[in-house]
Amino acid sequence: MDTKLISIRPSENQVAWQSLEFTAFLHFGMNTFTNREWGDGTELPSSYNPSNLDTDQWCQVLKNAGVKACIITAKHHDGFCLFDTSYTKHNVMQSPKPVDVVAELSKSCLKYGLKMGVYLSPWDRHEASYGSGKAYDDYFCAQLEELTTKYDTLYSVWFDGACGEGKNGKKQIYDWDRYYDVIRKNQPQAVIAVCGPDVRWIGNEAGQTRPSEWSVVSSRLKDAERIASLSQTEDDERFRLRPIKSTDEDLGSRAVLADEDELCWYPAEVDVSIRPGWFYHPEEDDKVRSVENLLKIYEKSVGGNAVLLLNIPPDTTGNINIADAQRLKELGERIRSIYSHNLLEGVKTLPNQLVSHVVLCEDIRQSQRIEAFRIEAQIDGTWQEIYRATTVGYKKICRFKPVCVSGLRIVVEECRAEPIISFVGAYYDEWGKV
Ligand code: FUL
Repeated sequence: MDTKLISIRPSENQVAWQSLEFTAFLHFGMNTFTNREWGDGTELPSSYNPSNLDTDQWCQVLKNAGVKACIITAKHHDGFCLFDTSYTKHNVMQSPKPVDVVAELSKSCLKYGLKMGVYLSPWDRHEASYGSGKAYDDYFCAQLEELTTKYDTLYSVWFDGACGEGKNGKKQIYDWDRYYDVIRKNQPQAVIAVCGPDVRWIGNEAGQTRPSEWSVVSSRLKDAERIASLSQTEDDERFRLRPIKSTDEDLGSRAVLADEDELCWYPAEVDVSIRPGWFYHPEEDDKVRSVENLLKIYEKSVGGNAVLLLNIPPDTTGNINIADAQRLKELGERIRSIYSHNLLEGVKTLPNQLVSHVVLCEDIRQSQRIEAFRIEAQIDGTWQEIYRATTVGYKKICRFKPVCVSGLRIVVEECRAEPIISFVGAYYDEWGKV
């Protein structure tokens, strides 16, 4: 038994966050109207002009898909604020139809029973104090104070490490601890993600999880994104010499953790866009991911010990485009059709039954224990291996070619201590292709 490893457990905030499973990112802002991905901060508030802003519609679409929470880009790198802030004129209240978008979304989320989070980009290409040190930290904290006090309860504050200033650009050394203090004081239930201590970036923006996704990792990993946020040029010493990176393939095996002094619970979040870009671009209307592709991402992330943060960017009308809305409706239907009927519920023995998915969950309050397991099925009277994998964690969705079985058994081959499995389900997806 590895008592050191299993003594690392999640906070209640992290447990609540993980149980949301499927969440949405809403990239909406100046870039939506300039048709760009990164604005440079010189854009005019008059350009921000949704013809028919409808945050209720956003929430309806998210609910249809089975999403439980959403994160809005309250300020992206261009510095334009989607909320009524007293600290810059570069905000929605100066736009042709003044409206506090964060407030609107907050009201809609309450109405539809969704949780809300905010993304506030530390890198700010508009604000003159950016790069000056304390003056910018004061500005950033003042805006955080607004976002954490003027709206409803937040479930997540998402700090992006991106910075495109390059070698000769402005350098702002962020006072992260000060930022965290504002959030802890005003929104103690919120997790702080990515450049934050509670939720780690999965390491790619393509919707991929590792075959072995660990929530117990080295505490040094918490520095990885913060160091990257200082400079993203490879020739920067600190960037190049980062001890551990969020992109490393093995973050949590026993071998990797053996020499670490301090470990922490730092679970993964998968951020990926439903379209090629993070912001809406009309030329990508025919590039919305297919239902099969989205389902695969869902199963690999939610069912791969991570939370899915699927980006769905509202368009220039201020609505989620019909192309995305339709896809998400179908995705929601597919997910419900597969997972609403657990074949093991209420049965003592399985009749001969087609099965295509097995779902396993560990009780993460007792840490993450399973390192390797296999699934065996009784087929025509004999037990045969039908699936094998490594970690389980919060949830593992095991998807395989449909088989007709009269029994199923889970064999844990390696574990850090006695496994504590909190759920087992079996399902059949009649439409599925493996
Ligand atoms: C990145 C940003 O640069 C992108 O624009 C987007 O917001 C993504 C989620 O994070 O770091």
